[in-house]
Amino acid sequence: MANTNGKAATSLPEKISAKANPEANEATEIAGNILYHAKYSPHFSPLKFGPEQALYATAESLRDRLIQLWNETYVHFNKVDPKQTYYLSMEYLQGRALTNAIGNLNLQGPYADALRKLGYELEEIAEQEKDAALGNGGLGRLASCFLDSMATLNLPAWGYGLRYRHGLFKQLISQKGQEEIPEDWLEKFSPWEIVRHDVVFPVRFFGSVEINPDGSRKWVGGDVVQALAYDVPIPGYNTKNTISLRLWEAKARAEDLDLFQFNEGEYELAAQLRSRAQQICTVLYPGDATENGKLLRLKQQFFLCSASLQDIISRFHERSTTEGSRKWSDFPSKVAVQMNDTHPTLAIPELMRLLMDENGLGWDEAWDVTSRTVAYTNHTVLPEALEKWSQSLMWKLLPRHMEIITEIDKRFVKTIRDTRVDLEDKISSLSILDNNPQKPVVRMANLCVVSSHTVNGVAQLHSDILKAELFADYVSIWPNKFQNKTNGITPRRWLRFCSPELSDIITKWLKTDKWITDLDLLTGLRQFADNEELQSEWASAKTANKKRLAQYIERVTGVSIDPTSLFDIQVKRIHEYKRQLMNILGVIYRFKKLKEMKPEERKKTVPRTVMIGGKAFATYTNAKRIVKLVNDVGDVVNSDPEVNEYLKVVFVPNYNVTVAEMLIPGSELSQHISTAGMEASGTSNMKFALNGCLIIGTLDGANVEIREEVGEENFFLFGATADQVPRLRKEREDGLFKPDPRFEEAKQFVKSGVFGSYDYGPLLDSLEGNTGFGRGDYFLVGYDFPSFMDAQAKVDEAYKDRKGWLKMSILSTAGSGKFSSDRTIAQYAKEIWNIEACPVP
Ligand code: NBG
Repeated sequence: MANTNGKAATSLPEKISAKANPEANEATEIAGNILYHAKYSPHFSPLKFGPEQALYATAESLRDRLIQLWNETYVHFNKVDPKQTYYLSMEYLQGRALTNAIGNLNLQGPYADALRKLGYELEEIAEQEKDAALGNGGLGRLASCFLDSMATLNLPAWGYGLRYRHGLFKQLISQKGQEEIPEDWLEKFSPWEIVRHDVVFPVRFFGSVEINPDGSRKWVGGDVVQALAYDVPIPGYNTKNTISLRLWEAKARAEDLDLFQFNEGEYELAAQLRSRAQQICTVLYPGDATENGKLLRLKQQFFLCSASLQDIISRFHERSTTEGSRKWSDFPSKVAVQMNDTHPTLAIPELMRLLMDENGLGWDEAWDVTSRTVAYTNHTVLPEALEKWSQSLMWKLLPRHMEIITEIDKRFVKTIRDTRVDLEDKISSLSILDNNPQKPVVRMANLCVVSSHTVNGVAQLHSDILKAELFADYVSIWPNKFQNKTNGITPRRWLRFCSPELSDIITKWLKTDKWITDLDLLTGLRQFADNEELQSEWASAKTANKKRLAQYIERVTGVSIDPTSLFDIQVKRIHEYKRQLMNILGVIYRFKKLKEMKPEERKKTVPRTVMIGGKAFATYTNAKRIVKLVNDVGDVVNSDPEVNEYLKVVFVPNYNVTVAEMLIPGSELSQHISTAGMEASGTSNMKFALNGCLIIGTLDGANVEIREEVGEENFFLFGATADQVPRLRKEREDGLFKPDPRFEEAKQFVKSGVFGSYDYGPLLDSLEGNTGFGRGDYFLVGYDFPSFMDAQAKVDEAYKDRKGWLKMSILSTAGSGKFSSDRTIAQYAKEIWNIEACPVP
């Protein structure tokens, strides 16, 4: 970090003058504008200009530009008044914003030069930024990729979410395994968000329903908190269009402080409402084992829905006043609301309530508007992830909404009774309310399906399963309601910016950089897959990325890895269905075999570095045991002098978007090995494939389509198929399963205590027995293990053929065009939202 005179730039450089210049394009002007922010929008002690100050000032200089584009975008949207999409999601995994904003605005060169003039490299400043981690995993990252594509495609759209003070926890790895500590992205402040003090809506909780003399109903009493808007700019790539991610924060008003009580010394009592308001946006996914935890989560969901819908309706109203009254029946031709999974389901009864109780519509009219406005994306078939809320909790927190939900259910059930006698015995599973006296609940997915005009799954196989199983009876009622929208990823963040080396090579060979917004052009690489020159350039880009990754791994884990070994990566949330356990058991078997070999035999093997990363939910014990096992195996293998030249095992701590941007470009093999039928789509599989990384995987989620696109000879397939799974589970129950000796050997090796004294019994027990809770190998690790090991052997063989491998790698990238989120979003826009591009001229 040396400036031009070789000194660290920790105080404001004097040679360049600080000058506000929001439209700066050229390095010196940009540098002046950065200094202007450092000096006149200060957040730190005067005149300090260390890397952190440089980050904030740089971000603010960019924000100037974004604000301008933003204003132009909204002036234009206002003028054209197109139909707009509102994407409601409890999660966004935005990661860092600096490199992305500079890249999307195409200001890479000038910004790098400007910072150099100020004594810094752009990369080291970018490194200072904390990830905005307002999500868990794939679902949240998908929402963020979607925003990038909406902006890039010039679509009139908004993202709505919550401004969690602490995003997803930070994962520390200690001798105990995973430990969680609060994440701190807002500890100082975020330079990207802009608070809109004029955009505030009241959101009520609890209270009761009042019936007016005319029969209309009104929700009154209870707690009222304020939702305040914070907007984050989302710049499109190579376009002026810049849209908003609007994040709500919960607040109390000044008058909610009870001054009398406060002066009596009752500080906590006096500020009760304030503290209850603050709880709402404190963390993403508060633990929900307790009643309080459940209540808080439900509050969060309602808070998002209510604030967003009030905002949407007020935008619709604004028009009415300027243009003379607009008809409510036009609402669905101006507004599309997309619910990202069931978390924002309360948007349905809240829209009904706002229309009926606040705006005087009758039931039929309100229902017509609502059901033509909302659409629902399902992201999982796992029963434990399908939300069901206790009816009593809902009556307590949202009494008016429960009335509405009950009415929706009643009318739905009546229609079925009247029109579909054949479904009579299905009514108990089709209805929204599950009135089982033991545990009466509201089934959120059912409410979504009944109320939405469109329901979609996120990969072809997943959508087929939804139609054939989970929602089969609904399909018989509404055959045209169900669609597939295979997920996608933004090629900007996940190739152009995270691997500039490979991107430049692609641009050179395709003779255009248009692939960045038209990813199908990558097929143009196929004709060069055998070309030695391309192969050697490809290899050198990969090697550079692998070296960078190796340095990172050494820095964060202390383990030194060999950049010439095969880099094999599995990164995702830790879950039994994702089968990190199968991966590590495979590694354990490999380790045992390497130990048994003579030195000359070992020399013939393909050296491998296996990296596994991901967070386990804090209360998911078996997932945490898996993390511990991977770490223990790593400790033993990496310090074994006989073997560690041929095998290294690394647990990559605190996996997040930024870590992914480092890992994916440096990967050669990645594992997507879920039990078939259980991973709805997966999206990191797409990122890896796009970066020329080969996949070892099952026929699950989007793997199926990736394999189709890249070619089956470029995909290491193994394992049972989704349609075989029920039979295999049954056979297991019947005691017909015969384990492969390799599988028994691997488990036995763990039990022998080679990897330390930690009790792996409970984890391994899940693979034993044929039935019983937490037993009987529900995820078919034992069944798939032999074919997994065979596929791994094919990987080793293939890797020995360097040219063959490079060809496969090129073909993998060449076949990834389909997985651009631009394609996905264009399909949503056309087939679900019915919106059109509205480019700022
Ligand atoms: C996840 C699925 C993934 C899928 C993402 C994005 C949930 C509920 N579902 O397979 O498990 O890729 O959604 O669609 O988080």
